[in-house]
Formats: sequence, C-alpha cells, structure tokens
Amino acid sequence: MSTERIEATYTAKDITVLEGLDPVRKRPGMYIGSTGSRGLHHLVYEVVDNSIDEALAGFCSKIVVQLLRDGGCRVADNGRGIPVGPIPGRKDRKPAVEVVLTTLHAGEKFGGKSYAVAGGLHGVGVSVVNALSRRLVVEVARDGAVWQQTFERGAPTSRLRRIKASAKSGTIVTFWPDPEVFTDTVDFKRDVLAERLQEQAFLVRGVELALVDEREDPPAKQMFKATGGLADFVRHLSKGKEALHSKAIHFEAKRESSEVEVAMQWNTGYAESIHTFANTINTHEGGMHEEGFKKALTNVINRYARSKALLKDKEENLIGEDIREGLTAIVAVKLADPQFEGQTKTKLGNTDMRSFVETTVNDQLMTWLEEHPGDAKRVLAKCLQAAKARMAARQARDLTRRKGLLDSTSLPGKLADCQLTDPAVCEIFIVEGDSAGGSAKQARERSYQAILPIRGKILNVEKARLHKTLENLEIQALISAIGTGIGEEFDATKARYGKIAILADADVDGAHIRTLLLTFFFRHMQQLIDAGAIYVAQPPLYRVKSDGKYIYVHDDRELEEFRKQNGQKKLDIQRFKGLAEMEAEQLWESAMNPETRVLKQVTLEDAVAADRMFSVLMGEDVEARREFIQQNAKEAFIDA
Ligand code: 0RA
Repeated sequence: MSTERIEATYTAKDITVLEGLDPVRKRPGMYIGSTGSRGLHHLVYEVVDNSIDEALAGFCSKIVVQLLRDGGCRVADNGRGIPVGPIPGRKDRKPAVEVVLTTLHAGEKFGGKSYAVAGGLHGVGVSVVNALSRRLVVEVARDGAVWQQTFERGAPTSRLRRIKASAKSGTIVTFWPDPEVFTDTVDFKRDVLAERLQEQAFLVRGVELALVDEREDPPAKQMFKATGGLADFVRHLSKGKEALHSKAIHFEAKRESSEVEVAMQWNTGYAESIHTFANTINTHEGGMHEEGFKKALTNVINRYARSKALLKDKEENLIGEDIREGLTAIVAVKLADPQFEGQTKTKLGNTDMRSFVETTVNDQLMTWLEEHPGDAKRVLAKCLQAAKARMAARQARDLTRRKGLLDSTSLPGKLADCQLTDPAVCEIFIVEGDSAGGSAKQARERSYQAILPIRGKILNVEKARLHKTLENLEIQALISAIGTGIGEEFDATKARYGKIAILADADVDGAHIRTLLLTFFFRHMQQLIDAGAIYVAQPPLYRVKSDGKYIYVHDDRELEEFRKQNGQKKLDIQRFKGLAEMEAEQLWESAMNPETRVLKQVTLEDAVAADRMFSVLMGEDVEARREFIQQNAKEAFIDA
C-alpha cells in the first residue's frame, strides 16, 4: 500500500489518441497516474511490461533491470528487438523503433502480439517513458547488427545508427527520469521494484528477471525466477500462515487462444486472499475469471461435502464466504484480446473467461479432493466451522442490527457529525484519543467536517473472525458513522462522507493505530480504498516562527530543507509532542484546513504486496513479523 499527496487522477478513457508526445508532458498524470514516486516507478513497469510481452509471446527468457549510479534505469531483454526497418505503408520511412518511441500508442499498430499487455495505466507505451525522461537511449540487437538512437524529453537527438555487427537479438532501454516532471523525487526504490519483478516472475513461469542496484557498492543483485509458477506465488503469499495442506493445489488448462492457471492453499487464518491476473496485469477489480473461479469453488466444495455426507440432506449449502475463509488463491488467465473495465480499468470483461475458468476449476479441484482425502477432510472441516461461525455471527449481527448499531439510523454518541449531508462535500476525521478529538471538534469547519474520536488501539481485525470484529464497539461506531455497512452488505452509495481521513499522532503509537485502521479498511471496506476515499492526515511535527509568521513542518527532512532556505535567519522552533497538545487553531491550520493541510490519499498500488504486508504485520507468526520489520525497517511504516 502506498500513499501520496492528492493530485488529479484520470482514467484511461480520458486519454485521447494523439500522435505527438506534447500531451504527455503537459498532463503526465493522465498517462502514468501521478508524478510522485508511484508515477516514477510506473516508468520502469512500462518498459518491463514490453519485455514481458516478448516473454509471453515466447521470444524472451531474460530481463535485467539495472539502477544506475547516475540515477538512470536500464531495462535489457533478449527478445526479438524492436523492429528497426521502416513501417510498411508509412510514407516517412522512419525506422519502426523511432516511431515506437515518439508516437503514442504506436505499439498497437503493428507487431501482431499474441498476449499484448494493455490494461489500466499499463500499455501506454514506451513513448510515454521517453516523453517523461530527460534522456533516453534505445539499443536494439536485430537483423545482424546493434542499432542505437538517443532522445531528450521525447525528441530524437540522433538518427538511428548502426553501431556494430551482432548475431544477437534484444532490446535495451536506458532512461533518466525528468526532474522537471518528477518534482518530488527521481529516486527509484529497490524494494518497490523487487516486489513487482518478483510478481512478474511468478506469472511468467521460467522467465528470469534480475534486479541490479549499482547505486550500492558492491552492487546489490536479486534474481527472480519461479520454476513452480503460481504454486511458488501462493507459497510466497502464505508466508507466516499455517497451511491446512502441505502442497498448494495447482492446475492449468489451455484452449485455442487462451490459458488459465490456478494455485490455491487453505490456511488456519480468516482472511480471504484471492488475487486475479489477466496477461500478468493484476485485475484488482476482479471480473469474469474471478466470477468463474468463485462459482466453481462453491459448487465443488458443496458437491464434495454432500457426496461424503459431511452436509446432511436437510442442511443448507455452504456459502462462498465459508469456503473462502483462510484461502489464498491466484487465478491467472492469458487471452488474446483482454477487455479491461471498471473504475480503474482492472476488471476483466471477457465473458468466455467465466465459463472457461469455471469448467476448469470444477473438474480439477474435484479431482484434487478425490485424490487427497486427508487434506480434503481438513479443508472441509474448516469450511464447516466457518459456516457455524457465520450463523453465530448472523445472530450477533441481527442483534446489533436490531439495535441499529451498524447502520446509520443511530449514529454513535461520540460522533460530532457535520451539518451538511451531501457526501460529495462531507469529510470525517477519525481522531486518536478523546482529548485530540476534543481539539478537532473545536477546530473543524462544522458545516462539512465530522469528527469521530476513537479510544486507544482498535481491534486487530487480522486476528479475528467477522463476528468478533462486529462485537467491537470502536468498530461498530466506525461502521455506522461511515454508513456503508461491511462485507456482503457493503453498499458504497450509502457512504456518508466522500473523504475519510485518519488523524493520528506522528509517533510510533500513532503509526500503530493508523495501521490497525488501515487493516480494517483493507479487509472489510476495500472498495472505499479503491474509490480513493481513504486518506491519512499528516499532523505537523514542528511549528517554526520566521519573520513573524508561523509555518508548519511535517518531518525532519522538511525542517532541514527549511533551515537551508533560511540560512542566516534565526528560527523559533516548537516541537509538538502529539495532537492532544495542539491548540484548536493550530490543528485546523496544519491538519484540517483544505487550503493548508497535507492529506495523503491511500491507494492500493499493489494489492498483493498489501495483502502480504497486512497478514505478516498483523498476523500470528511472531518470527515472520520480526523478519518483515527488519527487512523493511528503512521504510517508514506504510509510506505514510
Ligand atoms: C514491436 C513489435 C515487435 C516487438 C516489439 C515492438 C518489442 C518492443 C519492446 C520493448 C522492450 N522490449 C521489446 N521487445 C520487442 C515484434 C517484432 C517482430 O515481429 O519481430
């Protein structure tokens, strides 16, 4: 999970097809999502995706990503190489490689790729990377020679030159992101890239991906290659969880122009962790392949339970939720012409994928159950137990619902609601502690800002079943204030606020509370994260008086920056210990006033990584948690 300052977001449908690269430089956010750290990393993904396409088409077995000491990034593959000859039918006789690098969406116009990656923000083309780089060098080995061309901010600074003879083939793209575009940072984070390359390696079996960070001395090298395909992926995701059966269930099927591969494993936990992909794109919003998978899963488990008399004739079927509790699964399809739909263009729309996946899972999962009676018994016991818990939970929930605790008909007593009711303009601040809550209530603009103080640490939902979660008073207050309900009953249209901001102290305790709240949103109201409704407010750490004016400073780096800019001046610096000791006016100016506050929008950049992070960070396995925290100690908690 990553957070970022709010900036305008656009969807792919806003992108109009234009030939030149000017529009990319004018509105980079439209092409790569943002010009922050996320957008910066998108440049790398874009180039790697092109190499992955070559691997999917069966022409590339190795991809190397190098982070250069001078801030550049080099992506090398041993694919066919971008064509260097002129494009048939084009008058200007420009080499295809130049057209690919200087024209938006050129990739689609030729090449006849079998499984072209084109969804969401991906597949915008290497030309976008070129436009947003202060310099880019492309080298192609193909047609008996190595060819090279250079560019600056998207414009060629040389013609395509033949460098030397070569019998090899492949493409090397080296680019230096433009600091005029990426004003926040041009610093690539190795961990972020590693996570992504690791995921790609799981999805394209046998392809070798390497990451070399030459900014370290000696260079840090990581290699990703998954000979076990998705089974390796599931093992990776299940780290820190206790499996119900030792080996992941793993199967695949092919037909004319499509493939499906599934790997799944049940564990003793409660989280449902299903991730779906189409042509290596994470279909975060699901779609037809996910529907087919869930339908077959429910069907097979019920049929098996009946055939073994684990469910009696008069007993009701297990529902999907019972079966998916504690299930980690990856469903990956490959198809020729993927249709990406939904809010973030990550929902697979191809209807034929539903029946293809459904039939495959129906057959193969049933076979697995029949062939592994011992494992099957443990899985079924777990599903039946989940059903029992659900019935108990339903009773608890009916009770709470009867008392009106979860819907917004009776709002929690400590909520200081706003006067307006239009969710488009209303905001809620979830504030840690009653005293900070008190200041926030005084500070707020009551027409459109609501305050919900929460006491201490809320329940860790990672370790609790749904009915335990719903019994928790802080969580009840949260659910009813927000208004959407949770789980199956979640209804986004009932949201009472357009922005939900977590306001916690800038210290370790505050970070913990923020993580608990984010875990809750991730597991039970993920749609709100998808909709961009969840924010983290950044309370300031310092107030600096300079020239009679007060300035709020959010961290030590910012303070250092400020000191540099005001070299000679004497500064009067006040350090805040916590929200509670801030005056209402200070809180308003620094954390709540839309004109001056810093709100970071919580985005699910990588749902798979977030899933793993929450299970490990908030789960039972102390050893796995210690290791995770040590490995990630350099990174602040969740980037927030
Ligand atoms: C257009 C057509 C073909 C391959 C590529 C582009 C291509 C692009 C990139 C970007 C990075 N690595 C790449 N490798 C290949 C098909 C070429 C053919 O038909 O031979």
